Parts: sequence; structure tokens; C-alpha cells
Amino acid sequence: MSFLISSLISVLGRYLNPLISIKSSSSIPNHGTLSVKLAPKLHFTSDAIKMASTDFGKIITSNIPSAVLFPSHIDDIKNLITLSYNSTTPFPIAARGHGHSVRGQATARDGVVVDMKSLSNSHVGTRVSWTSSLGYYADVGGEQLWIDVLCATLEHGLAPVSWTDYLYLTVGGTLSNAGMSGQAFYYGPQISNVLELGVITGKGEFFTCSKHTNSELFYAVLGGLGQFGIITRARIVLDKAPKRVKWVRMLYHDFSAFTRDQEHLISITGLDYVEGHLLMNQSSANNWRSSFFSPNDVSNIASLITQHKIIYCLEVVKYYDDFTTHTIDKELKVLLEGLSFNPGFVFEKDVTFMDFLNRVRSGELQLQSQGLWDVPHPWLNLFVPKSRIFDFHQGVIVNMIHARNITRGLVLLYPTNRKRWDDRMSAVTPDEDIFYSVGLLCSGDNDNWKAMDEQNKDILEFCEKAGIRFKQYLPHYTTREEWIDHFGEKWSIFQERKTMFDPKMILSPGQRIFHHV
Ligand code: ZME
Repeated sequence: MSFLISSLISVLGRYLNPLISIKSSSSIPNHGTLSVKLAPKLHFTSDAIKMASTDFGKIITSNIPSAVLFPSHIDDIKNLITLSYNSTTPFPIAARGHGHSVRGQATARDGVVVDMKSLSNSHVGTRVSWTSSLGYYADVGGEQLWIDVLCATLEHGLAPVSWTDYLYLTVGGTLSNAGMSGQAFYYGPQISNVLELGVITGKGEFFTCSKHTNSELFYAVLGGLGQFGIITRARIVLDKAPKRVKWVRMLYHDFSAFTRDQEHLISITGLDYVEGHLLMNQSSANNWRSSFFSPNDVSNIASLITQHKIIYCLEVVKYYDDFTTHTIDKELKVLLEGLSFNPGFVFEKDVTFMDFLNRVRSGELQLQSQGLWDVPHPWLNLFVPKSRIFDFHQGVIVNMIHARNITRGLVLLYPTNRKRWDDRMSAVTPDEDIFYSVGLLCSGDNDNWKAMDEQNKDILEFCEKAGIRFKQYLPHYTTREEWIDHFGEKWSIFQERKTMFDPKMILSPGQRIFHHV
């Protein structure tokens, strides 16, 4: 391109796009305008752009932003959104936390990605309080990682009650989805354990919201996929933290016995965590949870897998403290009485609360050292209604995942109670009291990930054809029709809330709900 043409484009661009104007004038002081305040924090370097163009999924790589904002104060984010909102050509903006989306949800093609973690030096961190009406809670920055929230609250002998399996995720990110783990059957997902949020909307306005104040925004943002605002702080419910946990795994070859026991265990009180996953020969090489079992156990389990092909591992935890040390084993025995796992295939560990909650981290470090962490992740997460879990098991687990032997990675499968979800929140679940959380957490390489991705499409198609009324968790769709179907009854309120809080459709374009680039 000739110099003349490129300078012409750059001059025109100043009028068309405020970002180009900042880029080309960032060294010229022009006090008083938003662009000048933002200029030093907006980066156009190829490193920043590259970081913000992809995510943990490593599948979407071509949503290239024009710039990355490294905010040092939430006003920087407010100013950025305001700049876009007031522009004749608003540009898209996405908040990026630890970057663990798997389909480019935190990208913003031709827009600005906000690197939320750069707030963590100057922002609120984690502050613990107690009031008679609210009990114990923590005020945390949206950019905080759950591991940091855990460490800070443990100092006070307290901890959040609902978790994700992996703690190196930001608070703002998980609350924009749901936040699911084995505690959710009892406490609900993380979005059910939030008392208050600080949010900057798509109009560049900051609001504090809760179920009593600005409640429409509060419910919109919880599970709102970043469509209504950027979460800058959250007030999280806390409870007394236990010192240690009893961690038990029981193996089944019979899927119906496995699910019967899982459903029983989420219907009683006493356990603090209930999950489940599959053991197959094809997945074991990649199953970083295998460190749970002793070498002797591993060989017995290997024979069981060889014999039955698919083994179901029911995993439960009961928290305890020094003063219950002498009763915990008895209590656990009572809770697990009458279960139908394969005789002899019950394994127990006794670890600290921290080691349990942070269990995926050691797996991560192991995979990282083998170069197997930073690889494509064509994940599919589904919520499957209990009434159809056998059809799902036969059609997907047996006939596809096992028979085709393409999947490499972890398959999670456990039931949860819908009564702990609030319908006013944006998050979507199947319309049944009990549904299964199914995670097909595939790890690929540059060659084979497409085959797993194709199989994911087959799985979705199978469920559609079989009339299984599942919902995607961490949803990924490409057309408006699919999103309308996903939200179902909630679509009209989702749209109304978009008009209310982000009328210029600036936020989180990478979800492709209102943007189809
Ligand atoms: C979306 C989701 C991921 C739910 C659980 N995960 C997990 N990711 C990575 N490692 C895990 C895991 N759950 C157990 N281990």
C-alpha cells in the first residue's frame, strides 16, 4: 500500500473509529478527552493482540481485536465503554479473565479486549465481613481468581460454599456462566451464592446490584454470558471452612446402579460433594485424576476396565474438623451404607480442604510438564434431564464415545438439583427437578481435535433427534435461531435486558448471540 493511501485511510479512520484515532495520536497530548486518558492503557502490540485472540479452547484464533485495554482502575473500563457508546461507530468490547473460555467467548473482533487481571494489583482484592442479616461474606474483585479468594478467606477460617472443579478462573467469568461442581446439588451453582455485584453496563454506567437493588441487572448478569455488563466486584456467601475432607471413590460397572446411587446421595443431607466420571482404557492415559489410586489399586481397576469396558466412578466428599475426627468414619459409613458399587472397589483418601479443592491444579502442572495442557480443547458441556439419562448413556456414551474411541480426555457425569437455581437468572437449565451435568472434556492435538469436534456435532444431533431436551452449559452456537432455542422461554427477557443494559450491543461479541461476524 502506498504511503498516501495508508495515511488517507488512517485520517479517515480517525473519524470512523475512535480506536484508530487513539492509535495514531496516542503520543499527542490532548487533555480532557476520554481517548487521551485511555491511550497509555490501550495496547496495540502484536503480543497483546495475540494473547487476546485466543483462549484455553485453542479453536477460535481469528477474532483479532484492534487493541487490548490493561485497566489499572475500573474507571478505565467505564471510560472505554463510554467512548464506544458515544461513538458514531461503536466498537465491540469483551472482558477477558484467565482466558479459560473454549470457543472464543472472550474475544472481540475489531474491538477491544479488556484484560481484567491487570486490575488485580490496584483493586479491592478479597475483604471478609460479617453482618447479622447477611452472615459471613467476601467482597472480591471480578478479576480475582477463585484460588486467591480461597486463600484469603481461609485466613479467617472461612470459604465460599460453591465451587468449580478448577480454581484458576476469575470470579467475573464463572458468575457470567454458572460455576458448577460437586457442591451444586446442595448449595446450587456459584451464581446462587452471590449477595451483590458491581457491574459496568454497556452504557458505561456503574451499578451496585442485588436481589433488592437494581435487581433486574443483578439477575441479568448472573449467567448472562457477559451480555449486560462487566462484573467488577462480587459479594460471595461464605461459611466456616473445614480443615480436612474424607474423599471417597466407588466404582460401578452398572450404569443404572451408578446413577441410582448418585441420585440417592444428592437427595440426602450429609455429603458435601457428589460427582462422577468415566474410566475407560482410552481415557486413562489422559486422566490426571488417576494419582488418587495406589499402584496396587490401579492394576485391579485396570482389570475391571478390561472386563467391563466402561467403569463409572462415583466420587463423594465429606468435610470434617479436628473435633469430629473420632466420628467422621462412622458418619461416612452410615452415609454410604446400602450403595451398590462393585464389592471391594471403594477407595478413600484423607486430605486437607485446600488439597481437595485445588485437586485439578496438580493435574494441570503434570500435563503442562508434558506439553499436554496448552492444546486444543473441543469441549462439550451438557445438562441432560434425568428422565433421559439412560437414552443419553446408550446413544452417546456407549455408541459414540466408547464405540468410536475418538475422545481423549475426561468424561464427567453427575446429577444436580434444579431447586437451587433461580429462574430470574439468565442461566439456562433443563426443565426438570434433577438434571445431569455431563462434561466431555476432550484434549486434542493440532491434527485430531477436529475429529472430536465432529463427534460433538454428532452428539448434539443425536440428542436433538432423540428429543432429549438438554441444554448446553458454556453454550456455543453460531446462529440466532439456535440461541433463541437455547434460551427458550427466557429469550424475550434476555432480549429486553440487552436493550436495557447494552442497547448498542457492545459487550461480549464472541458469544455470537447478537453479533454474527
Ligand atoms: C467445564 C468443566 C471443566 C467442568 C469441570 N472441568 C474440569 N476441567 C479440567 N479438569 C477437571 C475438570 N473437572 C475435573 N477435572
